[in-house]
Amino acid sequence: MEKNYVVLICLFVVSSTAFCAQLHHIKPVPPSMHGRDAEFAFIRKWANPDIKPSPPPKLMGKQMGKVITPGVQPLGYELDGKVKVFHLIAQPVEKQLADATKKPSWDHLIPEKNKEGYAMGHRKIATKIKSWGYNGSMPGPTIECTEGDRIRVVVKNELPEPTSVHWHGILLPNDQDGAPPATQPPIMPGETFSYEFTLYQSGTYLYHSGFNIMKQDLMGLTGMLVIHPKEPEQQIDRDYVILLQQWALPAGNEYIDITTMDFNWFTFNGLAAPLIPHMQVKQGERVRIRLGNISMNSHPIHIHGHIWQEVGTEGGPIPKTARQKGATINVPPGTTRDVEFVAWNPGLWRYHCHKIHHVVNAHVDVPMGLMGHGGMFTMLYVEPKDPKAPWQPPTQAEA
Ligand SMILES: [Cu+2]
Repeated sequence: MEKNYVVLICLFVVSSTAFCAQLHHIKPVPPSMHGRDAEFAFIRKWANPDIKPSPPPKLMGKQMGKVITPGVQPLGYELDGKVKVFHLIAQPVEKQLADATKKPSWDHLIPEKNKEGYAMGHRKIATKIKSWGYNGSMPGPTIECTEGDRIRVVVKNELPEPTSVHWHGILLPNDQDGAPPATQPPIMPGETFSYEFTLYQSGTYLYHSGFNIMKQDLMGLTGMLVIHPKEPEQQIDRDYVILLQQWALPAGNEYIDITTMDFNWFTFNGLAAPLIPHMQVKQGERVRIRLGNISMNSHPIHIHGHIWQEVGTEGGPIPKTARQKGATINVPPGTTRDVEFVAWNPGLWRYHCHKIHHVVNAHVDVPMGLMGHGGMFTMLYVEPKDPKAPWQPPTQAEA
């Protein structure tokens, strides 16, 4: 009887070690670790020392489309026949969320006399975090295609744990949805998996991790996917992309706390003000801003000096007759919102989340004192056609 137990225990140890090695795929766990701790130790790691992160793929940063994602690089593609091939490498990324030692990009647009007594800049904090991203970028690069395209996205996993990529809002075959184990096995560390599908829709979409989501999405494994319509309804002069994320960072700690709802950092495209580059357009240009929200809260994004129209969601374009006007657009979790307007009003206009706690950087300035803007805050600069012209209200076509 006792002998049977010993055999059973041996079998269990052998099979669980094999399971562990399969998950781990790289190296057996140290003999000093036991049980659940040993099995899942790798999951707690930020980086696996056995995987040397690859440099970004050669088409990282190549602009082959027309959208601008302030602070984030585009991703180029190569053609394999008619298939557009993109490369994403999931890997650890050290990311500078904020740097109040730097002046904001719009600083030179503010008259010197206005700066007296203004508290932009906070304490001289510089916050670098240990995040996860794609191709050395957090968030991942913006992928841009056109309705009707067939795309292949080759995903390599250089994280210390399995992963997958989910194509959020895309109409595709089940086995391309990136939702293991229902649709595929997870992509193990060191392994590569190719997604391939045809785009039957247009609009603004997200991609994000589909494995260990609560951790991996909050670690930064996400990006935007823009699909232009075959026949655009209207010429857009400036087409911007902004991804909304939030972070829980214990003071002085570079590791993200994924277990709490107490978010204290809020970012546009992986940057907190005053590091978020401003948007610059010419008076009279037609502007589109595409917002995507991968965070757990909604973000009501507000613009000054203009009224926009909500023209699209993660369901694609909104029919003209159903579009709503506003100066604030709420972007709930897991959605995208496209807004369009004519930049008729010259000047430097605030553009920010209207949850006031989302325009601070961890409340690092004096409580109840002066707080410079941080978090989800940047500017829209509308370059005047004629700086000397008197201010005019909008024409009917512009408003
Ligand atoms: Cu917000």
